[in-house]
Amino acid sequence: MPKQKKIKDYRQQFINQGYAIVENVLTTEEAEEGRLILLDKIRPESPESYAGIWGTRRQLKRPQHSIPEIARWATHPKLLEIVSNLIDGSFRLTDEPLPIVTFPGKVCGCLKDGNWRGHTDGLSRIPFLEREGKAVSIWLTLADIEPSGGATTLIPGSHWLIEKMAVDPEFRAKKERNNTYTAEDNLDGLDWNPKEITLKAGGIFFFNDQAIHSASDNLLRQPRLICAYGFTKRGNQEEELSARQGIHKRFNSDHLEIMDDQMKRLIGLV
Ligand SMILES: O=C(O)CCC(=O)C(=O)O
Repeated sequence: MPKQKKIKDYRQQFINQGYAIVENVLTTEEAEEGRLILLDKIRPESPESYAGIWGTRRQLKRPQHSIPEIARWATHPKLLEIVSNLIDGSFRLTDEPLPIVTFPGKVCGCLKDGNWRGHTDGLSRIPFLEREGKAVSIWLTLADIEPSGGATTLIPGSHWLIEKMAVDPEFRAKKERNNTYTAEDNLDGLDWNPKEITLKAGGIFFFNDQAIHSASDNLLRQPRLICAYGFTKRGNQEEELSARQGIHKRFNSDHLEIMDDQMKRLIGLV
């Protein structure tokens, strides 16, 4: 099967199921290099990392704590090839990539214990098929993600049901107050069948934030190591100018100084 067609298949899977996995984007050596950098930069108690309600899952949320050596994989040829097949037209990297480590311990339940709970990232008012092809968040894994190892967990196809239900003002208002979903909710029409997104180091996955998803507890000894890269379709001249003006809020100023030309082009700086 030609390579181009395979990437289109991943996109179709993303549309149907709400997520897709592409293996072997980074080499094993590149992923190992990233693994060591991430473990060095995020420690269980790193004051600059953020956990919020997410137990042992910590992320470097602020641009000033970005990791340029890991951010640079936004320009990795294989990653860019995938993004170019997921976004229609030219695109840019929106923010400093987000490094995340899930250390062993509790996050938001796990499939094994049957207590996993999911959420959606808000409730969109724009139909999925109108938004699809305009933006994507690519999650790159720097170490194997094994079952019960803190994987992103998602109910395949649930974005379609949520989109239908969100038309009901009562449902929308309820979920805008509390967007948690559990097996006990017995949501009409929902097959509660969450799936862990497991994959090998160097692979990527992307998912629809309107599908019921969440992180999960890490019952293993090795941390889950991820970096998330957000891309969006470029807008018109005015929109791009406005995005460029905000670049210093979204990217680390030291990083902007040392970026190579390819990265500067990718973020819309030049
Ligand atoms: O870390 C993860 O696997 C998922 C995080 C999540 O649920 C989110 O970003 O909304």
